[in-house]
Amino acid sequence: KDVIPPLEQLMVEKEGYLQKAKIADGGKKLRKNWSTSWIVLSSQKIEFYKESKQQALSNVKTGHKPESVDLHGAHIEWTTEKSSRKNVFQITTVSGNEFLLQSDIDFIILDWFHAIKNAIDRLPKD
Ligand code: I3P
Repeated sequence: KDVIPPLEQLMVEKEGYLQKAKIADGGKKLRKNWSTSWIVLSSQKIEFYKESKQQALSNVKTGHKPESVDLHGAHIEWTTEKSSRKNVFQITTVSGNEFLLQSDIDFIILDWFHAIKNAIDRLPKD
């Protein structure tokens, strides 16, 4: 049987498009490859969809899953060293996955940074 999670875990806090590059998986460095991603933040996780929101919604039927990032114990920090682009921050998960997120538009990336930081700070660290 499916377990029904509490509502607060399902509630979307923020969603939108950002530039995303995954640069490590389980501590192993990956070749950087920027792409546009539809990003959905809820209280405990971020989901990255490769496709548009419309496409993501229609893929629900086909069982196509987004990449899901557990925010418990995650770190978020601005970085000027990991990219030549402006407005880049990095999320590092407990499992050693590293993601860069970027937008050319200052207020958009600032809003995202604070929303994700707040979500992380509200969670227990382990
Ligand atoms: C990378 C690509 C990335 C760039 C990265 C390059 O080349 O141009 O956009 O990162 O720079 O290596 P390739 O497509 O051949 O893998 P930024 O746009 O974030 O600077 P880097 O190696 O200095 O990280």
